[in-house]
Amino acid sequence: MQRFNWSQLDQAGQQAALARPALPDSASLAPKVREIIAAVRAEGDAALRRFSQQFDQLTDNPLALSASLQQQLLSQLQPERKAAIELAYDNIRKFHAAQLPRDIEVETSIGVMCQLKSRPIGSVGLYIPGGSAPLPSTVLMLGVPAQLAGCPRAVLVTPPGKPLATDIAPEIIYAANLCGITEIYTIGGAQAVAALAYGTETIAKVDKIFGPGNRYVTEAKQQVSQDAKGAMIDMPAGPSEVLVLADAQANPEFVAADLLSQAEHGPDSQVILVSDSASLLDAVEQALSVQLVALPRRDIAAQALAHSRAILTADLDNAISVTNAYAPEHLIVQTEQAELLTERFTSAASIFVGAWTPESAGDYASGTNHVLPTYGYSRTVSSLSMTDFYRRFTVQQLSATGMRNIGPAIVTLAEAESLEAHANAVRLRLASLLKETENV
Ligand code: HSO
Ligand code: ZN
Repeated sequence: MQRFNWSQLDQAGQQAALARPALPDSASLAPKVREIIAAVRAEGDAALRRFSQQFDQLTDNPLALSASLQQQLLSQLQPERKAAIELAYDNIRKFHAAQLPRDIEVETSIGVMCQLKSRPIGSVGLYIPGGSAPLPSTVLMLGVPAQLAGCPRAVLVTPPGKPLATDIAPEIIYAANLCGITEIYTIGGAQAVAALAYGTETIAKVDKIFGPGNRYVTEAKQQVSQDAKGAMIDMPAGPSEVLVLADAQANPEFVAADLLSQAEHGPDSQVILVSDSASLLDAVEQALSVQLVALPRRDIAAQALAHSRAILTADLDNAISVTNAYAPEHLIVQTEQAELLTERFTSAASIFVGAWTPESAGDYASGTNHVLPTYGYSRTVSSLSMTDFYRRFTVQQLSATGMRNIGPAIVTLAEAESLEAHANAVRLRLASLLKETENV
């Protein structure tokens, strides 16, 4: 880890210490992704099969994972994994069920009724990364809210297995089925996003695409979300990150383990340790080197650690300011009475409080969602929640009394904006009401 002493840095130095890695050059990536999307739009399934051949050397990708194959794969699933997925499912369900939106109705003036309603999005596409680590936990994070919201159609895409396209981890299928998802396609990358956004012969188009992915997936999601004929997306994304704030009483082994759990995600993961104690920083460095060598994914974790930072601050207040300036996706607080600090964090997407709360708890099984804004977006973007699976719309109705009550103000405002047609739409009605009363 690179070590910094915060109070000895000038402003530029402080900014550099908290800088995120530059995102991969979107200028060179964008045209490649645009080409893939155009091919899928023009040729549908044929393009998907061609990309499977080209990128994954698969000659026979059936695209759809049949019900019988799903059953066959499920028979390989170990019982303890099944039980763990069920425990996680139950907790995620409990936490998300408590977030169900309620419709509201307000009579703003007498005779003026305004309603806000939430209804599930019609069809959602869930992207589950494959590659070096298939993530059944992400299936639950996306599938549970889609199921609770009652989205009429939820489909899952995940990169094909090897050597067979249909070699999909049974954990992914089990988690999907628990969430009521049986429509599963073995495609990944930008081509999967294109198929979800525009549809092919086999895959019907969806309205909104959720889930994390590599830079091709992220770029494709950006592109399809900018096209009205494409699909909406959940949130912008960058590499995953954690900031651990620890004081002198923190357990350095716990802290090191938490840093490594983020580092093993990928070479571009961001790992930051902030502390007011130099001896804690030393002890964590020590623990890191011991724990790292024992990890199967030590090469990946070591690459992430190479650009990670340890920041020494003058005191705890200073450490909190540094944390707020960075706006981490995950914030782990390992200090005395950590719960007292929670309200002082202004920009973290998900906060893990105290010695017994590793990020892994939220990654898998506590119940909170692990799809979170990264790259500083947590200043304004929220963690994935039930609201992302609904569209909200308003309904209003004025009675004659309501028109009498607010009509004159509407006319005045329309005149102030010189919008005569707007004013007329109300004047005509007010005049007709006046006639009615005169006739009585
Ligand atoms: N830490 C990841 C989620 C994850 N971790 C899935 C393990 N599996 C992003 O929040
Ligand atoms: Zn994780």
